[in-house]
Amino acid sequence: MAMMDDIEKSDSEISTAIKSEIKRQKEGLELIPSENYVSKAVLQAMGSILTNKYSEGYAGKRYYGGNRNIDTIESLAIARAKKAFNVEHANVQPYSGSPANFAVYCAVCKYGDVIMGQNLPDGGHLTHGWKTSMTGQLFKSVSYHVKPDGYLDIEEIRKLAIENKPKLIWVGATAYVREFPFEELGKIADEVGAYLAADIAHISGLVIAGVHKSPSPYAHIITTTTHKTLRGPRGGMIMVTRKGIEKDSELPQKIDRAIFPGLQGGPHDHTTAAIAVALGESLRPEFKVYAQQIVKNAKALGQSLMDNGIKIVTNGTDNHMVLVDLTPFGKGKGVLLQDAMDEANLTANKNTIPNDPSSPFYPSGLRLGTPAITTRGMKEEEMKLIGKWIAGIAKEVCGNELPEDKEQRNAFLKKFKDDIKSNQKVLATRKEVIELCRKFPLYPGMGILG
Ligand code: DSN
Repeated sequence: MAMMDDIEKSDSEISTAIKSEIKRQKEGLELIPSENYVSKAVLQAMGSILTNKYSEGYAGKRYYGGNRNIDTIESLAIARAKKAFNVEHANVQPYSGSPANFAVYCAVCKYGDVIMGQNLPDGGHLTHGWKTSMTGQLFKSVSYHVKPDGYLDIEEIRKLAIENKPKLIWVGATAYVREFPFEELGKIADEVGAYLAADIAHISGLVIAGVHKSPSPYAHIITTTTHKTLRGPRGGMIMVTRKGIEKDSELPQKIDRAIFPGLQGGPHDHTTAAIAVALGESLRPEFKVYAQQIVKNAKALGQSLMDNGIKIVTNGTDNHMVLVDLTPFGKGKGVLLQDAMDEANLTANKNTIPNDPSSPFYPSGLRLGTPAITTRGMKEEEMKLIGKWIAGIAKEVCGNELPEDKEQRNAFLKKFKDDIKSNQKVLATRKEVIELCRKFPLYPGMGILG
């Protein structure tokens, strides 16, 4: 697929940057749990002429002419989403996860209503009511937490819900390694008359494949991004369950109106087509095998880290993610490990851990995930190696103390980043990482991408 030919001729600056990103993706291990490599078919749908069209409205009810093909595409995406998640209604137009979540507030809440979500430093998402998000400013947000052992504190959630009578409760997170207790949260929401919205952005591929419990019987609303374990383009979806319609028969219309005309204009039709393609892929038997392997790999990666002396939150995982606890090295060490791993072509992100003694910008943990490396074909044997490499780098760099003073810390981190470029352990690891990547090529047979 000669997808770079014209960019090369017409825009050398962008073409050079894309080629450099292709090299980075090919020669590095993508360990950020929210990232993945889409199929060639998804890439082709994203790069199609569907980007030329405007389609405000919904299938059969558009504001502009010429939408007969877009109607077919959007209707297919909706039908596949309903089948994949076993839901009554799906809206596939949200531009991504944050607008999808905001639309849920617009559909079921009024300004100032009480809402509940998982505390951000405990793994929750910004849009579940964190103070720096508009969702924490326009609504009265009550956060719930995880216990010291890293599992959600169901008793606290029930107590807070009874005390505060929220209109909406979120379940779902960006850094939580255990199965979400959808059933228990569903009961709590029912007890206090709240809507339960399950944000399954991280685990939607696992839910479709049946390797994580589905929220469909317990939640009223389900939101997801489409580019994480689902392995589609960057986008979002909102779904209404049978339980949601039983609570409020107008919920599907409220959700649709919140997206358009409430929050968005024309949908991104090329993205809708790519979502339809990804959903089609997710309904095939091989996707189930893929999702099962994601979880096997995450368990193997966590075990390898522990075998090599590294602590992980809850001592394991039920999903695609491992949360490394670096507090045995001191506080705020996530940034050191992230930067050193970056130099070794191991891409991950620093992250808070439950009861983090440091701050979200200098957290004491690191988040790892297996969706992308599993797409590349890696299995438990490779996870063993990767865990050993990460542990080796952690031991090499996490002994450094981060200065408390802001200016001293900035100067220290600048020097650390320079020094790490010539660190022998990091350089030796990078060589091994590149060799491993060559054995698991990305997009073989795609010309410049192969
Ligand atoms: N940025 C996403 C993640 O990495 O989990 C959440 O929005």
